[in-house]
Amino acid sequence: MLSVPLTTAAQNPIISGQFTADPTARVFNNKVYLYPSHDILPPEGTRQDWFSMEDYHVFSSEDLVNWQDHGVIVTQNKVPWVRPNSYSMWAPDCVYRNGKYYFYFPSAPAKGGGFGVGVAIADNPEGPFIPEPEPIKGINGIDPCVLQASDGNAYIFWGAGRCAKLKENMKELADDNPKEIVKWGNREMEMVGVNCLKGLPNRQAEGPFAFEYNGNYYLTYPYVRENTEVLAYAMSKNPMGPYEYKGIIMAEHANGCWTNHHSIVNYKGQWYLFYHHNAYSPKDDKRRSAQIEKLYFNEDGTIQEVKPTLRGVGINQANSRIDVDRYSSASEGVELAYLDTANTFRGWEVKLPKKGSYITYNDVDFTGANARTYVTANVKADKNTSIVIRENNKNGKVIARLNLKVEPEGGNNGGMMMRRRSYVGQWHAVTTTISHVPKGVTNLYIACEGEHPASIDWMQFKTPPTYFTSATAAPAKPDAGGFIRRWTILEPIDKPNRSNTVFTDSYLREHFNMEYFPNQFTIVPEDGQRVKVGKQRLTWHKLDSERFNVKLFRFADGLQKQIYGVLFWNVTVINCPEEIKDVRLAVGSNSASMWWLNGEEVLLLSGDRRMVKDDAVSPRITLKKGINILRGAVINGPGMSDFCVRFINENEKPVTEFEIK
Ligand code: FUB
Repeated sequence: MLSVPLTTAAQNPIISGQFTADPTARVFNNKVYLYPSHDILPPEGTRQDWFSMEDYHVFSSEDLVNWQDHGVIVTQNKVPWVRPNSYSMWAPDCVYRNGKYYFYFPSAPAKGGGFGVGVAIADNPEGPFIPEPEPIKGINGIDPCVLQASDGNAYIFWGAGRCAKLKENMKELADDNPKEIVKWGNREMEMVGVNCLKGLPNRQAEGPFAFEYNGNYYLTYPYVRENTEVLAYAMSKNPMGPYEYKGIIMAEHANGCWTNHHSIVNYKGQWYLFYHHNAYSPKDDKRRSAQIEKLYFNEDGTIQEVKPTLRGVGINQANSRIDVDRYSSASEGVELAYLDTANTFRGWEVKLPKKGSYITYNDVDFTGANARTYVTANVKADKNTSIVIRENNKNGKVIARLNLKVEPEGGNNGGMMMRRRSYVGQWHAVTTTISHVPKGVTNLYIACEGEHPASIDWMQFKTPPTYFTSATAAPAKPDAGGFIRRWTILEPIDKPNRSNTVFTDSYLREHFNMEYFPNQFTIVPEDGQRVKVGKQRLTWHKLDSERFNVKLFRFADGLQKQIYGVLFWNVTVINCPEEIKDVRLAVGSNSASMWWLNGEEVLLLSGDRRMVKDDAVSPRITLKKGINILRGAVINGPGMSDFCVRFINENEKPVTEFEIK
């Protein structure tokens, strides 16, 4: 059995990349398992305008946001009684009883017409499921659902609300003697069990889903009220009825999608309606996708009508990609469009057509966000404009403002890789640090603030991992490996280089020795001290690195500074209680670097280098008693700059008998 991990967001539809119809959700082992049927595009030579379903996958989720696909559990040509290549694996169900999982599914039998219902049995909810050789005797129809009632019995419902008791083995009906003859078109069929929808609105009813709650039995089912299906329900005090019709759970799909099919489940105290719609297949309502909404009961046990939403249920983590086009609400005129009509699984974009247009997006969890959190949004515009993200509503605190600056394609926007290009009408990422950090779960209000329309695909609030902390007043020690982690680092100097092949000794000597700022080789900078380098105003940051290698790339990225084509100056102050002779400076750097101890050049790492511990080692040097100033410059073109530095002794053991101020 293949397990294909799949991460989707909380929104509707809940599964992307494949169609998932007739979603039956069940809670097993504190997780929700979803057993949908699996619409596919009809293979050549089969009816093109009809359902085409050859197998079943099972999915599971602990948060209704991230769904794992456990792969195919039952497939048509491996079920002995199913007519090969009949593509009729319609709506299934799965229940747990007596230590086993029973998966019920309808299909076209090899012998006889119509539909039969089979069982496949497993030890685990995700399978492997072993199909029984024959379908359940006596059942002629589709859409099985098993109700395990508090009277201790299991009842199977199918077709248009037919119901019969199951034997304890869950594979046979307690009584499979026909009870009535039912006409289907001009066919007459012998039917077992009872018709629980007798006398209730039931035109073309199918997909029964029965459950018990608070002493009531609910028989919920799709039927055709006018032209397409609604989800309706009836209640009873007995599993096999008689049932009393109560009303609609969900009205017809607005776009004319003919079917709907559902299940209702309580998970962690909240009721949910799983249903389907053809969101990924707007021109073909035989390819459907599962969606979820919250469902509520009234005090008298009746069910409140549920409206389909784009947003669905679940809480998005702010630091994962949020498809805000699945919004909770929108102002008038907001437009939705597929990103790619040839591959609708790529999702949607939302267009804010004018200044003041907005969408809201509920339930985003900012736990873990901090002042360094930044938002990246995939956006597009035809003219410069801006988007504001606020907390909760239009008067809420501003979380971030996104400026969309676009230029005609082919235009010059500053050269090299310093800036990401953002062309007129093309998707591009805009990143900015957030100005207000929401606490916990909050709703987003996202509005067009500029004079021109803006489109959004997704946004993500990333909090950079902590690579550095501010240096404390107390002196630091080298780490156990002797690595010096306390450095005062200057923000990156703009030093454009398209490749690192230019880093020859002569280039480096020339470029490391030229003056970028006054007192470059003598300064012992304070935290926060500023210097002017050409047109750049740069700040020194006194930091402790969380890792043995000082990640200059992360340092720059965290400050929203340029990360490529850069030169970093680094200074550290070493205080030796005694003179230490015959040590060597051992350095690894990405890319090239040069190092000076007490004003003397001690080491040069030239060429296009990777950061490797002790990549280059200096001749023997002496650390004098008292203060020693170690200075380094690291240069990089397109690479991710970092370095690691330590002193080693004659036996190549780390030197650690000093403090770092
Ligand atoms: O998915 C095929 C059929 O469409 C189901 O069995 C019905 O309930 C309807 O959803």
